[in-house]
Amino acid sequence: MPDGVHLGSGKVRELYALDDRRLLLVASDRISTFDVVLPTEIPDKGRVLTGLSAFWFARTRALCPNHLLAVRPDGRSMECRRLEMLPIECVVRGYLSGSGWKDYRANGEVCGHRLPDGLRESDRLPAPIFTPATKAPSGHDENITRARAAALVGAERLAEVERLSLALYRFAADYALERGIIIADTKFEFGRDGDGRLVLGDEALTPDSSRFWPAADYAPAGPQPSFDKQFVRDFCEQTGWGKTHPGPELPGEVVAGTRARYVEAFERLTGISFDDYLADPQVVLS
Ligand code: PZK
Repeated sequence: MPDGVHLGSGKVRELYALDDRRLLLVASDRISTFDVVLPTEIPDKGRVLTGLSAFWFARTRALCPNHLLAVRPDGRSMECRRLEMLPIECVVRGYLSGSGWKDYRANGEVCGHRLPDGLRESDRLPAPIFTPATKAPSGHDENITRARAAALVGAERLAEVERLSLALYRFAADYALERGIIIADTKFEFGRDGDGRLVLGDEALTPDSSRFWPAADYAPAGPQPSFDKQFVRDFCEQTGWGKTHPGPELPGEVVAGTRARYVEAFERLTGISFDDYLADPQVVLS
C-alpha cells in the first residue's frame, strides 16, 4: 500500500500525491486487451513497464527534461515532479497501424499529413509523423487536426512538443530496432513545470504506451503480432469472448508466456537482466 493521497486510477495504473510538488505513479500488473482489463494479472508487468520508462527517461534527459525523480525499491513506483499537464496526447507514428491506418484508408491522410498513395497496413512511413490526439471521455483517444491542437495548447507550444516528440521517437525507435523491436508508434504526454518549461511526463516508450512489434516477424500488408500481448489476444479470440466487460481469466500458460515476453522486451531494450532490476531498480538509471 503506497503512501500519499490517491488522485486517480488509469486502467492499469494508480496516481498518488506525495506532497504539493511530487506524485507517485504506480504501475500494477493488470493487463488490458481490446480495451477491457482482464481479471488475471501478469506478474511483474508493472515492474517491467516502470523499469523501461525509467530507462528511457534516463537516456533521453539531454533531448528533453522529464518528470522522473526516483524509482522506488519495489520497482513498480516512480516518484515524479508534479506538472501542469497539457490537454493533448503527443502521438508519433513511424508505421501505418491502428487509427492511422484507418484514417489513411478513409481519406489518404492522417492528422493533416498527406501520405503517398498505395501504402499498406503496417508499412513504414517515409518519415515519422506527429499526430496529436485528445483524451476523449470514453477513454478512446481521438485524432485531432493541428489547428485543434494549436487551439488547445497554443501554436508555439504545439511546435515545441512536435519537435520534442519526433526527436524522442527517432532516438528510441532507432535504438529499439537495433535490438530487434520495432516501435511502430508511441504516445507522449508533456506538462509544464513551475517555470513554464516543457517536461516529459507519464510513462514513456513502454509497450502500454506504444506498439512494439518483433522486427524478425515484420511483414507489412496486414496487421502485425504484438510483441507483448499476442498470446493474450490469440487466447481471447479463440474463446469466442465478445470483447466486452468482463474479460476471460487467462490460463497459466498464457500468463507465463506473456510475462516472458514483457521480460524479454525489458532485457533486449535495456541490456540489463530483469533479475538485476528486481534486486536493485536503480540499475536502469545509469
Ligand atoms: C498526471 N495523469 C495520468 C491518471 C495514472 C496516470 N507529472 C505529473 N504531474 C501532474 N499530473 C500528472 C503527472 C504525470 N504523469 C498523469 N494524470 C495526471 C494518470 C491516472 C493514473 F497513473
